[in-house]
Amino acid sequence: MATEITDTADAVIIGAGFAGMYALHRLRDEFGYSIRVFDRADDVGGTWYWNTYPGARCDVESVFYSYSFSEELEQEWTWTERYPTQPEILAYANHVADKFDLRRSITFETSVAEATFDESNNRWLVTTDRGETVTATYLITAVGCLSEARIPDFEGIESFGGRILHTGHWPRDGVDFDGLRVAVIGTGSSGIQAIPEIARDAKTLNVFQRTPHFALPAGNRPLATEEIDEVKANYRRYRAICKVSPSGVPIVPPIGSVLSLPDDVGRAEMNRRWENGGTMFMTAFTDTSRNEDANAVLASFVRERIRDIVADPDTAESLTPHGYPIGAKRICLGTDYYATYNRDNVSLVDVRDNPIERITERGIVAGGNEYELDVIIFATGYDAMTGALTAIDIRGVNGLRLRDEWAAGPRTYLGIASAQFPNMFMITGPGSPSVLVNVIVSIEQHVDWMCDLLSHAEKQGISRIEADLDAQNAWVLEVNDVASRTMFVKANSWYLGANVPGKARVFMPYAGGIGPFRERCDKVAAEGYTGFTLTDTATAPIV
Ligand code: NA7
Repeated sequence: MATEITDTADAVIIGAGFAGMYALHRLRDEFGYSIRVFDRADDVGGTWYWNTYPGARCDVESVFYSYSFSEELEQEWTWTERYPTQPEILAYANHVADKFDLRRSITFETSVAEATFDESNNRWLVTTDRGETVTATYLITAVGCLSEARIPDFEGIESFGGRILHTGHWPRDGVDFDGLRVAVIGTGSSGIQAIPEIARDAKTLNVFQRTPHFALPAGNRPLATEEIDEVKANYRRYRAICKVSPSGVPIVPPIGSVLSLPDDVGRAEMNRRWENGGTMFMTAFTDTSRNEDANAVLASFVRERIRDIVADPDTAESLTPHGYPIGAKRICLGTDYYATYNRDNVSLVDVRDNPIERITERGIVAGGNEYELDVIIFATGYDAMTGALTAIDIRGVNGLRLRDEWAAGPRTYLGIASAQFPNMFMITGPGSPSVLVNVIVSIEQHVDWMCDLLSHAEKQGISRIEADLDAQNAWVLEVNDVASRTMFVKANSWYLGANVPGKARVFMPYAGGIGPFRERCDKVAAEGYTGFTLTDTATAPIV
């Protein structure tokens, strides 16, 4: 029986977070395309819709973690804190949706289940879990890099008599921890933000830590009116810096090589940046991201701070990261994180050598002890970068399935396209710099570049845009090569897929920075979209 088509569009966009909203705005309001957007949530915001756990906050400064495409938007929105809270970011997303009237093109509480490329007409056939079937010229995935939450497969989890939560799927009406015995499993960014907040309310808090992460003080604070005014007056200059900088934010320049500077000068600089808070601690010196001896100086400084802050020496030792360079796992920003372990109601359970054995009706068993609990919070992260894409049954030419093609690791060209999946574009896909930089800058770059390509295609009468296998193979090699020259490959992290049992160990993001990535993409465009085969409506390749 032929599939009944319920709608026809120029493009289907999956996801209504920051990437999907911007793609929708540009393609609908500038290009005049008919667009259908689907999102499983009941409103906009993507990651920031779901991550409502206590303490959730962005680790990019608010004034830069915002869209640059509308000067009016920049001027009318006022951030209140140095690092924005989740509610404030979500309010911003809602403001953008209202201002640009985005919701009328978005179908909420609807997941895309399948997307199949039809070679007979070069269109995608997209099916939702609510029975809609839409055909579209383009399929644009804006599914987020950290949106497929992961709960490890602990034995007995279904028998737990209390409540189970994941930081990435927090109840929208909040959770009252008053008088409860709570466990947090996981000490990555989410755990480090949530632990101090939950400790304040819970009767007891047991933190189950497998690997200590380096947590720097966020140095969060309210923004002064003068600071806001200064940024607003100079937004164009700041945005220009963000676009070409490696990390998508203006950096405080390094003062030199830590190995060449006198010890007291290096130490004073680390102290200054530690006190100021934020990730600029990581850019104090020129050599710490490449040279292991230099990196060790930075790491030792943080280890000393942990020992200074945490009163119990055994707990301090357990919290101290060893065995991998600082920055190899994502740097976490916290507020009172280490000091929280000085509270009487907080205990660290080190499960590095004695992993969690099972979950029982009463609680968690680890190291031969049973911890009795009312709530278990999984801050155990995500099937990052690929999980949300491979969860959808995406089929390209000859019915090839994306999840099969990527079984040994994701394969993309510039993180935006994948060979044999024509007319499909990934915003912040694997192979893009997105998760290593200010993601909003990355999103705008991807969407703008894709829009230029679609505009070119329209002018040339091109109906099929496909990444070449050779160009893709070369890009995959380059992504690996760039990563191999950094510290990133020296730790087990979600960047490498190491947090998901059975997932291919491949470094997924492009570690060369957003500035160089932009240059590279612009060169590809200037040379007539090298590495893509563009086919006109009469199916003759143009390039
Ligand atoms: P992360 O950074 O992936 O952290 C997950 C944490 O959960 C991490 O400490 C893991 O330890 C721990 N984990 C995962 N599985 C287990 C098991 N089986 N047992 C014990 N501990 C476990 O996720 P987040 O949500 O904190 O942050 C994700 C990103 O969101 C973050 O980087 C920011 O970009 C925002 P491990 O280190 O793997 O030993």
